[in-house]
Amino acid sequence: MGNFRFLTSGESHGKALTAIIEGLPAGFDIDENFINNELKRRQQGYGRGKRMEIEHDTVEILSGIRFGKTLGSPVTLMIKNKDWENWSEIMSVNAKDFTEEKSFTTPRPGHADFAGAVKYSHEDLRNVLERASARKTAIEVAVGAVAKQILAQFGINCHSEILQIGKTTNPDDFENEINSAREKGISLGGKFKVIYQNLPVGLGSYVHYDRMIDGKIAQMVMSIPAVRSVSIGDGENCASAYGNEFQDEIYTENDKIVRKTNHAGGIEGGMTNGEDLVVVASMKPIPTMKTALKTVDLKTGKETEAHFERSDTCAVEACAVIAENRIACVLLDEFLQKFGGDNKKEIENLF
Ligand code: EPS
Repeated sequence: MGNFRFLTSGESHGKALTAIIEGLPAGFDIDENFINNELKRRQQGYGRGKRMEIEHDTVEILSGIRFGKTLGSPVTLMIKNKDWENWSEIMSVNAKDFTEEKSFTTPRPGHADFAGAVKYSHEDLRNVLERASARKTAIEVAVGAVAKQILAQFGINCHSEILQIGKTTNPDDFENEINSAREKGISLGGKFKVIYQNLPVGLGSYVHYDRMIDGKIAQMVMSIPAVRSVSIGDGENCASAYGNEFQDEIYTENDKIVRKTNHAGGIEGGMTNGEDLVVVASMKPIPTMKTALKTVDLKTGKETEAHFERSDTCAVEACAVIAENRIACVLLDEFLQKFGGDNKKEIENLF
């Protein structure tokens, strides 16, 4: 990322999740309640597990905002993990608290456990699980909720829709589908769509592969845990369409350029084209399941069953909220590259 950057830290059952955001211009209104509402949206959705009954994610703003406005200095955000109290020994920072019996060594197929343990040479797979966990998406949503608020001050807004849960595309069947998976002790994936409206023409660029906004959005959405495919507009169906079916022809209406279709999902040549940005993504079923999967115990080398850890049955609704907020980060970064200034007034003059 360029002008707008952030780093997060924190383990799933550690004390807290934190983020430092750099590159926010001064003078933008930031409402803590908006961030908290986005955090709440991420926690909701049918199919979440018991952890969500423990956590009531709320943000603490530690720097960079005064009297509801950005100062231009780094913004630090923190979400405390309420569940940490129950994990303070297992997650202790002190060497004296280590006991081998608390380790787990049976990697869950589909999770980061195996590759992470080999890569970082961890014997206790919890050392991988804790950061690989989708718990960290809470703080990412908080960051995105800051970006979203700045975009909204230029009329740019967004929403998302669930398109599929497991094998059903009928919203009336979503809950039944999740109930039946839960009863079987297995998990479910799904598909969702994020739509951003009122984007200016020309965010991103065609001049280099690494400036194309579709590539940047794909990276941001693809790297949400469990997301396995990302497409823009009707990208999933583009292979079988004829050229004259897929392209969005250009017309004029009251001296304005208009399109009658939006198969391109608002991006042509790696740039926003003024139409709605449409991003579709599919999430695989969560790898943590009560119904055990086969694995190998890395300590004994023997075949056994995978570790089970309290988990969600289906987190597709949460994933859509995460994607909305992650995309906001890409859009704000591009927005600031195009209309950048050190403060809101300068940016308004350029917009
Ligand atoms: C969580 C997402 C999931 C939950 C986690 C909280 O992460 P993971 O990728 O590890 O499955 O399981 O909760 C727990 C680890 C727990 O103790 O229940 C989230 O979105 O906050």
